[in-house]
Amino acid sequence: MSEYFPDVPSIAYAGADSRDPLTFRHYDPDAIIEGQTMRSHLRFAAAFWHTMRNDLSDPFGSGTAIMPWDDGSQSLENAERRIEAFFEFLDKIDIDFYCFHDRDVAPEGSTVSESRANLEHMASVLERHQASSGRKLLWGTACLFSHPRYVHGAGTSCSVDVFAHAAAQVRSAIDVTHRLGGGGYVFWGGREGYSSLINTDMARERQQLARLLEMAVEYKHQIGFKGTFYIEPKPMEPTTHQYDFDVAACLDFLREFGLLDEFMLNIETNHATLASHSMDHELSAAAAAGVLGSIDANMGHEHLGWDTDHFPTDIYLTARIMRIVLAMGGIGDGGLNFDAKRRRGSFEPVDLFHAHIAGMDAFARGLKIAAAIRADRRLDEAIQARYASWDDGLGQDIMNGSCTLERLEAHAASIGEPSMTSGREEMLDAIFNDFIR
Ligand code: XLS
Ligand code: NI
Ligand code: NI
Repeated sequence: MSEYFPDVPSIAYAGADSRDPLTFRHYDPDAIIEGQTMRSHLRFAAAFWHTMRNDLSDPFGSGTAIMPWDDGSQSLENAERRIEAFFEFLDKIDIDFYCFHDRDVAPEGSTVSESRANLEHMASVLERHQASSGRKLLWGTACLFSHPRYVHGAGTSCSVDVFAHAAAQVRSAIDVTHRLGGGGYVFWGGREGYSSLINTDMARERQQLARLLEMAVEYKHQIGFKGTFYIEPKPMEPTTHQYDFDVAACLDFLREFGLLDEFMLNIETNHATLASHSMDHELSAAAAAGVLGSIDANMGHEHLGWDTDHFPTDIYLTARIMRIVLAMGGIGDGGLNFDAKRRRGSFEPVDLFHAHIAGMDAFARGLKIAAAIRADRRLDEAIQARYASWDDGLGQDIMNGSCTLERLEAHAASIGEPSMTSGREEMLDAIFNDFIR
């Protein structure tokens, strides 16, 4: 295998004092936290689209990324070279998993069957690389948003013929995900929403989307694909509204159409913030409903309104995420997929390494901090104590259904004004801060 990153060594853990930027200072894959290795807690994945296909262009300027392995053509040879470069990257950065869209890895053909053949060809290349490297597919997905035919949506398109094209793409993408032993398959509906209600039948569009998902579920069972189906909520952009707006909207959609048993959610930080939620809010909402399946690890910028997909370098953020993940008992078959891109000015190939190291180290620190907060117990105990009145007697009777409004009225009358205690928010924030080190 030729060397695509000849100046980059394999990235190793060198300890917090290391001054070599091409080392991990906190991600020590074999270190044990709460009885498990960091590697297995974090289950990092690299996104093929950002790593190999993002040229770092923006709405005002062309791409800047230097990609010596990419001749810019749509040929299968070029596509194979990208995969070679990608697996060299995964090996050197020591990331176990990856994610892809069908069109990232294989060029679209001029017919449906040519597109399928291209994808299957590239799947055999991926299969070979997976086998020789031990790297695995976390999830696959179909790109139902780039081609002009999806201008009015894919599953939600006003055209049944476009819907058929989307269905064809979903079928092939599930097939190759299955073949590659993918842990899951993601539905992210980049254009499954509307630009304006003036020309939109929302009821139809939501029903159509549900039909696409139902057919995908049927197909999954038919071919025996055992991976998890995920929906990735996102509120808007490039549409003005997406039907999978946030966790709550996705739960409502899945419940309405009887699909709740078949889907988990893949939650992305920048999508949470675009929905005016914190990532903790989205994760907590999903965890409470038992559907927190996987995470797209990135973050937005506080001054920018778009899905800017910054690498997640904020330790407060990663600590909060990992605290929720640990409380849930781990991320299971999901993972932390770096759905993140370098800034336009970070255009050298080595920046791919710096960016992922920054994200991996931030999550390693988040994991350590979260475990320390949990071991300390003060924050968890504060929450327990706050709700203690619900733990027995009257609280339990209310919750198990054996209480009535009459009894509560009698209780309220007998106790008079309840005695209230402070929520101690700032005190608890300060305790959290004690662990950010
Ligand atoms: C875009 C989404 C996308 C999905 C996969 O905003 O985050 O990258 O993760 O289609
Ligand atoms: Ni994403
Ligand atoms: Ni995104």
